[in-house]
Amino acid sequence: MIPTITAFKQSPDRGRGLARDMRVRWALEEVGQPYEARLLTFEAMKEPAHLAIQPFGQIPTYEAGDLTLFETGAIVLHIAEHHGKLLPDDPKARARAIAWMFAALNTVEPPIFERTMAMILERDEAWYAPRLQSLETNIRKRLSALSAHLGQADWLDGSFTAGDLMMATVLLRLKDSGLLEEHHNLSAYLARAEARPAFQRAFAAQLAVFKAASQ
Ligand code: GTB
Repeated sequence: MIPTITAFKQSPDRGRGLARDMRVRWALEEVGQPYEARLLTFEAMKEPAHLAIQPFGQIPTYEAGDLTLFETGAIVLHIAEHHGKLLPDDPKARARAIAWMFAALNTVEPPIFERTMAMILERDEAWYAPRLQSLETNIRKRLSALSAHLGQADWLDGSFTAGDLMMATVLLRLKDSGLLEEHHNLSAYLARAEARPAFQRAFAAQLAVFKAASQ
């Protein structure tokens, strides 16, 4: 059975892979699962048909047979568990990998996403400069801790897991911000993740959607 995900018909990130369908596409590519994408306009995302599967009117969603899921953390976890990949077999290592997924989503992503939103929505406000500075201070705290944990390792806890997949998609948003570059090991970590063939295929797929919509 081929799962179907939803994604932006025209992503505001202009194909930079920053929309959250990217992490679901990447997980599906990592486990070797072909999939289809149903592309939605912003209007369609708020219509009853989509709200029935994503109560907040967002993308992405995941449908496979009679299972419908929303929230990328739940979707990626399900893909990993269903395919028996992206998570270690050892129960403790598995629990730690899941902890890294939560850390990416709950601890590292919020200040990074807030910065993105401020840059889009608050750029013309008088208090934009101090606000940005304060948001970047928060991000720096997270990056310093993450960098200290990673050290010279390739991945966060042993081999590549869904925790790394999630963390890399979160860090992707800081590319070219200058913030990631303050930690050489984090820049190298992201580059290592982006070099994975599965990442490349997922990136190309979302970029193709953007290019098709721009024609
Ligand atoms: N917690 C949910 C999850 O992990 O699945 C969050 C899903 C989410 O934020 N989806 C966004 C969405 O549907 C798209 S990815 N937003 C529409 C809405 O809420 O009405 C986030 C995103 C937003 C903006 C850009 N951008 O401007 O480049 C990129 C990505």
